[in-house]
Amino acid sequence: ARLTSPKSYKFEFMSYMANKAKSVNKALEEAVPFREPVLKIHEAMRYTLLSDGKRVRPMLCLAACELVGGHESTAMAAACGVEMLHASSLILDDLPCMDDDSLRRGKPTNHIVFGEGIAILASDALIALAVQKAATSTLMDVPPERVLRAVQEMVKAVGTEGLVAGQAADLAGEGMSFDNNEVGLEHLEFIHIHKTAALLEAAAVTGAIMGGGSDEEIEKLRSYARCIGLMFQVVDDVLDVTKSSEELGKTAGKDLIAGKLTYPRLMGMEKSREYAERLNREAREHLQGFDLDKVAPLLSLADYILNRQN
Ligand code: GRG
Repeated sequence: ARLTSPKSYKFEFMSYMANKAKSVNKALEEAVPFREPVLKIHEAMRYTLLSDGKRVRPMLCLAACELVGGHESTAMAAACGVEMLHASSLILDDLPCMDDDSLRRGKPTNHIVFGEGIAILASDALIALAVQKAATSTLMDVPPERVLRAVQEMVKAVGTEGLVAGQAADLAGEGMSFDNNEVGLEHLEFIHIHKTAALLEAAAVTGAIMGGGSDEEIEKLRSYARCIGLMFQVVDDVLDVTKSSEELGKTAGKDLIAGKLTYPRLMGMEKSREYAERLNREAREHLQGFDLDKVAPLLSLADYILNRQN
């Protein structure tokens, strides 16, 4: 099959990503109020939302919309909404009661700069703003039924069928041992499907809904996004081992040293790499049937996630 061969398309992915990130950043910049007098809560929301992320989720949302025949502007509000949900989750994830991180995207984390109270409020406000923003898609002439369906997908990806479920499972697994099979592969996959894949799924699915995709197209994109979401984490775990063996004792290997459950720990490095490659092949298979030219950004995104070095 044509789409399963990595060399079957030629596409300038990095410039595609840069262009999409540029238009997303402009839309995000306009989405959060920032007027005199400057409110600390707005400053805190902007601090994380506008910091230097790769914008993978909004790009996925826009690419899915364009793949099913929609225009970039049709899904821009949803794409911004999904990035707001992502930013919200990053703020919470970094709190002392969660992962307790002081650096994110090369900068001090939100609670370090603004304090825990404002960080939590900024995270909450970003969820509310995400829904509000996505709802404005009707102004771009997207039919209200599509907007409603997309918003349902977005919020589902946050709650107990998405990010919250993943984080709760992660917290529940803390302190458990994987040496005596208290937690294993099933637990790890549950965490990643919910913590990472759910929002990537929502990004792809909302883009396809806004763009007017058929149910079949929407479900193919959901399955594709789930594969790349899991693959992201497998690759992340592999890179963590590579980095920590290069600079043992520095922060890169923190999770490994702390004994965190990872794919290399459960299945070894070689099998983890093979698993990531299998997920990439599966992701491509879900894109069968789409127009080869239009599907290039999503094929490249999967390759980019598989081959990234940091
Ligand atoms: C109520 C929103 C909400 C969340 C509650 C805290 C929490 C539950 C979930 C944490 C989810 C989380 C932070 C998962 C990790 C996701 C991940 C892969 C982050 C890194 O994504 P990249 O590489 O980051 O796309 P950039 O910085 O490029 O955006």
